[in-house]
Amino acid sequence: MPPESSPHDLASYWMPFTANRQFKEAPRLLVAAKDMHYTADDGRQILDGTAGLWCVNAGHCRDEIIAAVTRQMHVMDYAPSFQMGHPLAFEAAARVAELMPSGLDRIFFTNSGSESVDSALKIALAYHRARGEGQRTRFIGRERGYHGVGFGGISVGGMSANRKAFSANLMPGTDHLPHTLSIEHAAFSRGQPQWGAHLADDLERLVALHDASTIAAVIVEPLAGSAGVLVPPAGYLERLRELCTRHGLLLIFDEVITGFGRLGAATASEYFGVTPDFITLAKGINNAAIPMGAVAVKREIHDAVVGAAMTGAIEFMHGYTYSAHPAAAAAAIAAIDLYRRERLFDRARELAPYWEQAVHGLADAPHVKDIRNLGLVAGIELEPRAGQPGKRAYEAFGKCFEQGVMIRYTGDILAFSPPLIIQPAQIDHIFDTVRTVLREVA
Ligand code: PXG
Repeated sequence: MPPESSPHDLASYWMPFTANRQFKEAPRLLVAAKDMHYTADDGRQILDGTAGLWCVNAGHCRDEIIAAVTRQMHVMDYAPSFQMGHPLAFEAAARVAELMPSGLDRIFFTNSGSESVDSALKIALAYHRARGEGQRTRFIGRERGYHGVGFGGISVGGMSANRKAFSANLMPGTDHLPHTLSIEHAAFSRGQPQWGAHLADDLERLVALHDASTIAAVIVEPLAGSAGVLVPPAGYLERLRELCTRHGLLLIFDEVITGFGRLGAATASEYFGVTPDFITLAKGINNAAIPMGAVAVKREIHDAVVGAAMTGAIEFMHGYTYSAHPAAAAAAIAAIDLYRRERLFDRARELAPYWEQAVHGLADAPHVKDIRNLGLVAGIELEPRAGQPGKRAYEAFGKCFEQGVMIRYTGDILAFSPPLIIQPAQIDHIFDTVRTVLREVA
């Protein structure tokens, strides 16, 4: 084998969302995982403070999921989902539907969060068209929103770094609500900030500007993860729901991160008691064992789209080769069983106060500007180093990894979202390590 293609050569793989050259100078390679830990290629155990990328909610390499996937791969590796089906697809949909808020019981499968978002946007358009309101084509997202990397997702998304290189190619007809983070008004809030519900009223301004009759849907993350843990102000989501209903706009909650227990309930919608019209899902849907996402859709919306087509006609011209892939569906059923059997969503809720106390214990650590938390999610915002935005957080992330703890960073914000099986002593270990590291970074 020529040296270029040896398994240890790092050149061929163009890594996603990664500083490729920097990484390949000093690679961080993971070779195994079990429960709360990764194993690095030098044999070190790394405590997983992020559940992979907010997705391995039941912990790594769970036997029940491995067994279900293995069994399915022996029985039937793949089956088309266009004009045919297989039993596990229907079973997985029913199981996901059981966990959704009442009424959102029609499930469209995808393979990722990005695809779930683009699918939800298309279903929203199809719904309005089915009802004779095809002029409702505009989408409202939110600043600092992350909805994946499809052209739809970056258009409604509000992460400028993800948009700027594609600015001429974004979907026309999108606008954005203001984000809800205010360190000035709500620094070190524990749980939901009391300040900021009024920011939802900006939707009235956008409705006045564009006219409700041109707007299809509003999409937000109930709790924004990727942009650095933005917890919704008390009353904000309720207000958004009220305004969407008043103006006939569909409301999409992007729960790719918050779905499947992250906040201590099956969904953030359930946690906050606010029911949207769509919920986009991925990640925890099957404990990230096999790529899978889904859109949970209100039954009336499904019925309107399906009912508008002639019998025998394909009602919705959208889908993926791997929609409801048998192995992914098997993993979803097994993961949902595991969540239920181990009461992991309750466990997240029960651990949340300990988690909150532990992360806020870092309020006096060096460089800390704000701390935010909800459920088993936390963000620590650092003062940026002068002239070097993001550098301090990147260094903290690197040092934590060296010291055996995996965390995430975005800009100058450290983010934490451990598997829901975490033990209190492991929570202490994560934040003790972060405290040590914050003393070490300049
Ligand atoms: N919506 C939301 C709310 C997400 O958080 C996506 C959509 C896209 O999902 P896919 O499966 O297409 O990647 C996401 C993904 C991070 C991080 O470190 C977050 C995500 C992905 C990678 C890293 O915050 N969220």
